[in-house]
Amino acid sequence: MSNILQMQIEKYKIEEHNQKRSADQQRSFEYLATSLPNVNSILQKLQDFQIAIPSWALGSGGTRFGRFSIGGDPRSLEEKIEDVGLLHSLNRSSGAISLHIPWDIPKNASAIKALAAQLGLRFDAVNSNTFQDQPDQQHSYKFGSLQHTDKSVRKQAIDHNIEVIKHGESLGSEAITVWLADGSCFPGQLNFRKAFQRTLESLQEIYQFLPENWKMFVEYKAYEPNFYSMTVGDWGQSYLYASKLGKKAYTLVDLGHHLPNANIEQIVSLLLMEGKLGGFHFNDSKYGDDDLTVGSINPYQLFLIFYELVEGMDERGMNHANDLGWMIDASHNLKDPLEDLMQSIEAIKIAYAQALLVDQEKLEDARNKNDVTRAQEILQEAYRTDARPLVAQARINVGGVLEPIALYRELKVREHLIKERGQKTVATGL
Ligand code: RM4
Ligand code: MN
Ligand code: MN
Repeated sequence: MSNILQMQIEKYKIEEHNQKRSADQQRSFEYLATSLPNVNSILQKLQDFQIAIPSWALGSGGTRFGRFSIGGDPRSLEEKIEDVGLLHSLNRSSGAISLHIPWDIPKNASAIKALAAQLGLRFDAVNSNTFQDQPDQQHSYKFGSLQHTDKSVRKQAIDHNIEVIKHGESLGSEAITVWLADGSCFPGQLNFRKAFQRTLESLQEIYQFLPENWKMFVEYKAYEPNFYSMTVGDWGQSYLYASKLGKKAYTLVDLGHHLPNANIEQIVSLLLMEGKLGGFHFNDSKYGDDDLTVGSINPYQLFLIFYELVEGMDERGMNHANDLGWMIDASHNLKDPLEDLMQSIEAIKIAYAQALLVDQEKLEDARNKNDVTRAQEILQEAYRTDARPLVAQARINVGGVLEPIALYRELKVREHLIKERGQKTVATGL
């Protein structure tokens, strides 16, 4: 067993850390709890809510201009899983991992599954990759994959997706996320309708292969790498594919994949209404698909999205923790990726907690009376509540750490990882 695994088990370090801070925590938690009639049910929901970590975001991220290694990047899928296990042992909220194939092909599925289980992790959606050419690949995806004019290219991309499903099955995943870079860069390049039809037919072939209990997430993106049209460019197009495919197909919303100022919360609300929202990729952005830390740019938007999620899921009697796929899709090139992920998880939990604080009945009443001021007040009262003691309480209730980043630094985890793995390692991924 590697040192890093041993470190995760050292419960006394967590207890020692929490002990030192427990008086402060208790005071702020109790202050908040006295005004909340349903505090136990909120805590339970927060405890149950797990967010999957993307296997492609555990190393130092790069941009197309360069990469600045932080050192200690995971060199294998096993090491990535150890990193997620470490995160989970600190925050008790990242009990899942989402794999990108072929960046992270499980060579020995049962050993990988056992390692994950040992760390309390399950496998969320597996992701296919037909946006890059692999060295051993026969046909190029330069002009698209599932949309390609050449049937043999489409077949290669379909076969890849089927491979991905098989890998996912061997690990206990129950969903595949298909994100396509397909589209066009110049007017005239593509017959939009034919590109849509070809893509739909290709997706139908993959869909036929889905195991009974699986879902297919169709992820949209407004632009990049294609800059004139994307064949799955927005939620309308994704919804069209998902509806035509059948009941196991859903739309996946990635927060960074919209045109500027899009009302994402409204999109979420309507997709939920139609039973077609499948999953989420969390990140934050200022301009485009910036993949920044969740909550770092626009935490109010994140809260408004969570409010729609909570209200819409309650309306349909859905289970918050299990009925949608919750995943992070962020990576950047400045911070320690593990610290960054801890910040993202915390931001997600805070927004979720605040959304749970909204008095839905009062809000509905204000809406019915067209009391706009009161409606806004009700939402903002929840948003302006410091929900951190609630999130922290939920975390320590299940054995997590009061201040995960502080303990991570105290234990010198990054230094330890550099010693074990080396300074110049590169993780597969973005
Ligand atoms: C895309 C999209 C996909 C992710 C790739 C790496 O922009 O967000 O979800 O798999 O990047
Ligand atoms: Mn994404
Ligand atoms: Mn993206």
